[in-house]
Amino acid sequence: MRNTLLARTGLLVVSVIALLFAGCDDGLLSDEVEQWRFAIEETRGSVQDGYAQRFKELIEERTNGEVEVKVYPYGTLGTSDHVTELVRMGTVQFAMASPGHLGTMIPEVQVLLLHFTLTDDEEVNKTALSDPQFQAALAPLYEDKGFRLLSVYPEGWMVWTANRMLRRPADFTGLKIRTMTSPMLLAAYRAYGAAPTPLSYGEVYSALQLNMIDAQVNPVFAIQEMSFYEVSDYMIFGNQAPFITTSLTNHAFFEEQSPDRQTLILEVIDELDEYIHELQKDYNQSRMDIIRDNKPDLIIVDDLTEEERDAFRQASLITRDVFVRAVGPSGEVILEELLASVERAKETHGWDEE
Ligand code: 6CS
Repeated sequence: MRNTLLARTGLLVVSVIALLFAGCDDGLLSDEVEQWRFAIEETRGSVQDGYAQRFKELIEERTNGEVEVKVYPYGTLGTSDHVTELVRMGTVQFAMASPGHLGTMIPEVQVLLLHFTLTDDEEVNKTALSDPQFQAALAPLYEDKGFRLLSVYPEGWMVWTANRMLRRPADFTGLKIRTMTSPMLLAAYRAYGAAPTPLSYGEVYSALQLNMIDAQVNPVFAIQEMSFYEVSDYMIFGNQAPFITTSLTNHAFFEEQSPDRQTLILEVIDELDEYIHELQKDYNQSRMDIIRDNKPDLIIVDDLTEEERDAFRQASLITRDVFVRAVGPSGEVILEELLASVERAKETHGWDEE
């Protein structure tokens, strides 16, 4: 019932936005200036905003002002699902689409939500996610839905904030933890014994404040800018997975661009890989200082032992089977591709597990 209502409300939001944009636009601002819309799933000052603003800067500079990029932060065009739908319709040309939400549309992308599939090393993970072979395996899945995949990148470790200490899977028993809306996240937390609740990003703060949920999970910069730490007693670093997002464009829009424009878009996206990696590290470090200063009595747990992390690792393994069962053979293929790209990235970095 609630889902039907939400789906109907969602459809209404998307239709109204599409109508509003259709009334005012053929993509041209004036005779010379074309407008590209870039919708992000986060607020101003976030990692995704940093990415989109740099994209805007480079595109506008390199098209000598022939293209203006307008960035739409979270909330201005609805939830992540609304934004994805607007790109599919071609009303918005570019967007971030996180597997945490996109999994309802492209089930295979949920491979990026599984815990302990990547390494403990952020540099190795970045290399694995930008691996051309891995991205080539994802690309046709995006194309089937009317998108062109542009990039896959991590935004920092997912960190638990909760009203209780979480050091062992048993501490999750019955924990009402908010997750993004992709079904595989429910499986990931059920594997620890939790009672996960999917909610949109905008609903998390009040759900914590009203004790409707006990916990949530997000990178540090998001915990700071969305003020989740204000309504949490504990902040626990399990390094079980990074937050990963993907950037995409409308497939037909990309195909209609001239070869020079296509090359420009791909060049800019390529340059952003390194830029965003450094920016997310900076944001996640500096926002942690703000959290510490603003809430001195928050209990920060960043000393989980290898033994404690291993208990989570073991408990999480079942989720790989759940993923393959739910998604089918294409899920198995994409999981193998991800694991292979992790191995290649380890080799590239001379990474030794012993
Ligand atoms: O938790 C969420 O729903 C959101 N978290 C981040 C860090 N980015 C976008 C996503 O929708």
